[in-house]
Amino acid sequence: FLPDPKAVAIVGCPFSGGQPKLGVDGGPIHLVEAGLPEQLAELGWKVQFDGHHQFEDINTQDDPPIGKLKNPRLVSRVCKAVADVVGNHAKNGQLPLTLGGDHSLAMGTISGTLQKYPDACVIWVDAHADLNTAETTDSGNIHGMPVSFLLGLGPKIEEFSWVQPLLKPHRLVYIGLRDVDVGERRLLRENGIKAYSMHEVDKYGIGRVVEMALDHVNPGRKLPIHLSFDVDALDPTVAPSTGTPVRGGLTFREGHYICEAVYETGCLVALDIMEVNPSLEDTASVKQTVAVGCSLARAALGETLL
Ligand code: HAR
Ligand code: MN
Ligand code: MN
Ligand code: MN
Repeated sequence: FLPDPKAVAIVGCPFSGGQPKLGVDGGPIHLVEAGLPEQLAELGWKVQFDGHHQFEDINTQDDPPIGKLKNPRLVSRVCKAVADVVGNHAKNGQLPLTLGGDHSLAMGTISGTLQKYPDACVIWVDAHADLNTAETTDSGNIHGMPVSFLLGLGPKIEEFSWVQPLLKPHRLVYIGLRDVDVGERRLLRENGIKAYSMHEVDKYGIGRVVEMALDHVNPGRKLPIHLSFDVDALDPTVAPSTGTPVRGGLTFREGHYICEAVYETGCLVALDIMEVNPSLEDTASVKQTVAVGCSLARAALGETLL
């Protein structure tokens, strides 16, 4: 499924409306300024980057909560715009690489991928399951909820009716989980969603975990893969500048191994690098986190394949 010739479209999404901390909108700007487009070109990719998406025509002056959900209209409309951008790049034969921004954006990116590849599977790498529904969420932050919308779980909300629940539970797999809410645990169980937490990474090693995860969502490696990578999956010593760090995460190599192994399948059709927040922690931490974000993207696009 990898585009031939290798063509990547960088979709910069400076967006923070899915969570309360300022600064995560700076993530894509820093990743691009660190040279990511040039780095991918060096790997032999034809890179299209037409500037960051400003979502300027999305006007939500008045955006009171819907139930517990915060900034619902803003998040919904930005994600819808992102879905169309990502969907169009995919239909053009490009691999969309979305730079966040908070992880609510994946409601858009995965919807876009599913427009072109309805049978795509999703590998969600994260400390969190981002599976809360309008009923189970405590925080009301939509970056903790995108997966439930994609699966069609929870109460229907008119504002989000554009999200087609095209993702099937057996086409989704998690790696890296270690901060999962009670309601999310129930949803994982009830829907039979496969999740490899840090416990399994310790027990089996990352090589086996990725192999088992791929066997689950993509037996025979015949389906397109959307890889959605939240940098907080990595240990905070590796990626400190992120809004909700959780200790006990993936090492630098474990994170990169996932990206490399997914690239090796030849099935990658879309990639998200999310939740880099360059306004958190000191300058050295920011530099490190941005560099890791770039290097994860390069690994997923074939850098370490000799
Ligand atoms: N589960 C919590 C909530 O719903 C926190 C999850 C959000 N953090 C993230 N997402 N960065 O991966 O609010
Ligand atoms: Mn574009
Ligand atoms: Mn996330
Ligand atoms: Mn997370």
